[in-house]
This record gives sequence, C-alpha cells and structure tokens, in this order.
Amino acid sequence: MSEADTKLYQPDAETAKSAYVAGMEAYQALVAEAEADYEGYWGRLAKELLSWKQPFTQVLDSSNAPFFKWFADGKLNASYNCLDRNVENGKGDKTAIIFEADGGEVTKVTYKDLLERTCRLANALKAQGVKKGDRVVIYIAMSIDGVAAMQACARIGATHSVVFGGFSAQSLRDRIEDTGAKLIITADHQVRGGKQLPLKAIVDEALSLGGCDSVQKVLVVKRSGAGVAMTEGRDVWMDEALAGQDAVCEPEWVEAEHPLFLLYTSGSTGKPKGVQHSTGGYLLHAALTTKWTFDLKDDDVFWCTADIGWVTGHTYITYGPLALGGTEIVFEGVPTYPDAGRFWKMIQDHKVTVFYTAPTAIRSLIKAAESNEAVHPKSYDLSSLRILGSVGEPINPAAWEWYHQHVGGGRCPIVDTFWQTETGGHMITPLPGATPLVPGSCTLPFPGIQAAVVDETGKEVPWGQGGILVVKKPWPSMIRTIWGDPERFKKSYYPEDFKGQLYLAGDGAIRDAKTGYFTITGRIDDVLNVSGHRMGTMEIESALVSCTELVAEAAVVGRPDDTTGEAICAFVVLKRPRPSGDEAKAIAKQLRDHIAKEIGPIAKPKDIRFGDNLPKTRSGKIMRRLLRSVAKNEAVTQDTSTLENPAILDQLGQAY
Ligand code: 7RM
Repeated sequence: MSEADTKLYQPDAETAKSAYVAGMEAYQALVAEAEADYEGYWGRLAKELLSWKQPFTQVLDSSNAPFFKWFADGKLNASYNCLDRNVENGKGDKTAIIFEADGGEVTKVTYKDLLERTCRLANALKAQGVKKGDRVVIYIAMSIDGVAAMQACARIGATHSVVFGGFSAQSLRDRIEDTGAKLIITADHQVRGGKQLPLKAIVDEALSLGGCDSVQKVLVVKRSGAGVAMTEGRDVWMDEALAGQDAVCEPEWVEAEHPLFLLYTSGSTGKPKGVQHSTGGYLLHAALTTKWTFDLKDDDVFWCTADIGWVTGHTYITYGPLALGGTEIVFEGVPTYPDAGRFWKMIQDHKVTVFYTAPTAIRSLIKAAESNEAVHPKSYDLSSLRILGSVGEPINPAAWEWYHQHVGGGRCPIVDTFWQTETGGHMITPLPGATPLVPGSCTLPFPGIQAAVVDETGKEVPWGQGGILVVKKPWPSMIRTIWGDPERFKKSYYPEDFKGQLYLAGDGAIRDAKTGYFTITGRIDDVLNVSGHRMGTMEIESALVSCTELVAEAAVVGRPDDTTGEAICAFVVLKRPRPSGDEAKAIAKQLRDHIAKEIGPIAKPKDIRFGDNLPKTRSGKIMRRLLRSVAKNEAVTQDTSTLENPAILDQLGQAY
C-alpha cells in the first residue's frame, strides 16, 4: 500500500474523550512511562488492577532468563479476583454471564451465582481428590459450566488444560498424557448447529488408547441427557459430585508464578506444545488489555465469540472481562445456525456494545449477507455497538471495511489485535480512543510491550522493510515454559540466533515507513492459520503418514483461501500406483477421515493431490517452497536447478 492511499480512521470524538486511554498523547504518555521505568510501570498496574493476598516486593526477576518471573513473592487467587471481589464491591447482583444456547435459550448468571457455582465445583473437585498443583483437563463446549470449571480449578490452585471440543480422541489422549491430569471435566454431549455431538464417548475412547493412567476421575456435566456409558468407580455425574457441596470455598492463595493453565498449541515441529501460563502476570495482562483495548466500562455488554478451548476464550471470556466485573455473552452455537444472521440477531437481542470476532467469521458472513438480505447486518438493529475487534489472523482491508461500515455503522473503531497463545494477551493493537486506524494494520504495540522488526541477526530493520517480529523485553503474561520441555521453550522462543535476548513470535512483520504501524505478514515457520485455527504442517504430515497401509510419503503446505485465510493442501505419495478419478476421490476421503481421527476435523486438508513422488533436492529434501506455488496453481518461477526430479512439478500441477 502506498502512503498516498493509506486512509486513516480517526477515533470518534466521544470515544477519544471518554476512553480509559483517551487520545494519542495519553497512549504516548503510557509508552514513555514504561520506557522510563519498566518495572515501575508494570508494578503500578499490577497493584491497581489486581487484588493481592500478599503484596509482591519484586516486579521482575530476570536471574534465570529466559525463565522470567513476575511478582514472584506476591500471592493471589485468580478466581478471587474474577468473582469474590466483584461481589464484595457491590456487584453481586450484576449479570456476569448471559449464556445463549445453540437453540436460542438464554440463561443469565450474576456474580453471586457464578461465585457460588464455582465454589461448589471447587469443593467437588477437592472431594474427588484434586489438590493444588494437580492438572485437570477440561473437554467441554461453550457453557457456564465450562467457565465455572476453569474458575474452580483456579480457585483451588489446580492447573487447568482446556482441550477444544473439536479435537479427536487421539489428540485428547496426547494432551491428557502430557499433562498427567488427575481428573477430566466433560459433558455427555455438545450441541452445535442443531446437531448433538459426543464428548464423553470421545473421552472414553481417549482413555482407552492408553497412557492416561494418571486419570482417576471423570466428571460429566449433563447437557443432552441422552445417556452415555459410565465407568463404575471412575465416572461421576457432575450433579452428584456437586450434591451437598458447600457454596463457600476459601480460595487457595498461590504464588504469582503458580501455573494457572496449560494450553496446547501447534508449533513448527511434531507434537503440540503445552504453553504454561502464570497466575499473576497473566491475569494482569488479561485484565489490563480488556480494559484498554476494549475500553470495557461497567455498563458494557461484551461478546467475544471465541471458544474457551482457544487462548482467546481463556483471556477474553474466562479471565479478562470477569476480572473487571463486566457483563459478557457466552454463546454455545455457531455463526451460521439457524442462519447466518445469528451474530447480528444476538447483538440486537442482548444490546452488545463491544464485539470481538475473527476475520474468517466476518468473511463467511459477508458471503452469506451478499446473497441474502435477511441475514445482512442492515436487517438488524446494531446501534448498541460501540467497539469492534478482530483476532486470530490478518484481516484483509475489504473485510475490514465491510465490518466497519455494515456492522459498526461506520462509527465503531475496529481493534485489530495481534497476539498469540504464548503472549497471553494483546501485543500489538489499536486502542479505540487513541489510535488512528488503517485497515489491515494492527497499528502499534500495547503500552509496555516493546515489539520490533529485525533481520536474521537480530538487528532492527528500517521502517518500510519487512523482517522478523520480536519482543525486546519480557512482559507479565508471557509464556513461562513449555510444560515438561524447558529446552524446547528456550529453542523455540529465545533462539541462539538472537543470543537468547529476543522473544521470537514466529511471524513476519513490516512497519509503515511513515507511521511505524505494524502489519503482520504471516508465519515464518511451518505453522498454518486456517479459519484462525493454528496448525502445524508437520502434525498433519505425521497424521497422514501414520496411515501406514496407504501412505508412503506426504508434504503439507498452505495456500491462500478467500474465506478461511489459508487452506491446507496435502501432496501424497501412496504405496500403490497413483490413483485418478473416483479412486482418487475415495482415497482422499479416507485420508481426510483418518486425519479427523488423528487430530480433529479442523485439520482436514482442503486439497489432496497424489503424485508418483514429491519434488526433492538431490540430497532428498522435499522442496516445500515449490509445493506452495503448485498449491496456488501458479507457475513455478523459483529456481529449480537443485531439483532431482523436475517433471514431478507438472504431474502435481495437473493432479487437481
Ligand atoms: C490469539 C491467537 C497466533 C497466530 C499469530 C499470527 C496469527 C493472530 C493476528 C494474527 C495477523 C492479527 N492465538 N494472528 N492475531 N495475524 N493479525 N490480528 O490467534 O496462538 O492461536 O495464533 O495467529 O500468525 O502468530 S494463536
């Protein structure tokens, strides 16, 4: 984009005046404060935003870098901060959660209700033998029970690990084994888009796959009531576990560094990494970013459409909005059921003021709205909205403009928030009352975050030149380690190339030559982003080659897709002759089903192309960059002189 066509959207006068961070000077003052006294800045905010049982005396401990510690001698409890203190501050009768079920049924819970529910659940967990430091895996759909289960773990100092309900038994098993969880919280079923899908049966299957000896109990929430198998001595209905439990539970005061949760995310190599987050630093950034990025005020109705199985649901459903005593929507269903107007109808019905969703959802709803007036945002009253947010992948300017004009009525700032599972909360994002917006740019770092774009040696590149996105200083909500693999943590995020001094995000970025605004140019590793879901190409390749009766070799790359951002494209060499026609279709289906079983339906490749071989160098390395061109149906313009078998490119190019 040339500077001449860069269109700036200034914050509206009202937001610029009333926002927590009101105006660019206010933003710059915070940035300057953090630069002048980094620890003083974070220490001040940690005292202002969180309630501590025991105050901390040291802000940052870098003595064992990159294993940084924040507020280490302070003690607190996350669930106390999200629930009790709101009740104590007179918000007991305020609605904490407005839950809307797939079928449209609405349930509201107040802070007092949610606290009691959490306490009873916490007591039930204790009664089942869960103690501070134990891990609890949560495999459940979007629900009040899901949020309460996370809060209950936090309350007793158990570390939760939520596994997204779309993951398969095999993936669930891997995560259970890696965490060594003592207990699993699940439901009989989940209901999405009018369909009832199993959860408990998948837990049973996961446990039957072996390696999960740590699991002693499975608590089962009744969602469908449709009946599931219960294993005597292991499985307990949640209702029975809760019966007779006290509605009061003294919080376990934990050290600020105590692991609040583990969340698995895909990396560039083999198996997913258990990202470990702390209690104090994480909760601070969850609360602070919710406050400043969304300008969340007492009378707002906040709706983050993410699932609690992803980090966005952790930070901007379970922790951030509740830590601020806000009112939020929890939605069980999908954006297209009963029709693609569901989001707009819910915004209208609940008078949502701050709405946070993913570009992929926006793009699919644009398509639907273009062919059907009834599901177009203009058919709904969206006048309650004041701030819009985007997360998970780059938002293309056309989708941005549509979101701005048709959903936001041209008056709502869009905060395009760049962050990651590992960062715990927003890293680069506009602040709605301060930052002039440019469609497609996540603009400037959150105050206190020191982001930069560097070359391979770690040297900052001039604005206007693309490079590698890094963070120069540790920040409170950063990943603490990879569960059980500290070496991998160091190698992945504090690589030797940068002398262990810079946090490597794994994304490329470029800063605008004039404004210094950041634009994320996409992953620089083998991680794909499909509908905002992060997936490692290696993971999908291993799943393919694990189909040993069929697959000899496989390579997976991403290609651009109008709706999902990226699409998965698999190149497969079979152990039998290269199939064509109906046979190719049947085998492709078999492979997709296999991947759904190994990882989950979200990892199914959109394209599967069969070849006699893959493009390889003379030393046998698969040349993935050539496959990326083939996947896009582009002519291969790269240098192919090192290619052992150039003819294979034509074959793969035609194999579609
Ligand atoms: C929150 C989340 C992280 C990866 C990240 C990027 C991409 C996320 C944006 C974005 C451009 C954005 N966590 N990403 N947000 N790219 N603009 N606003 O998504 O761990 O699942 O994914 O997602 O590549 O590294 S995540």
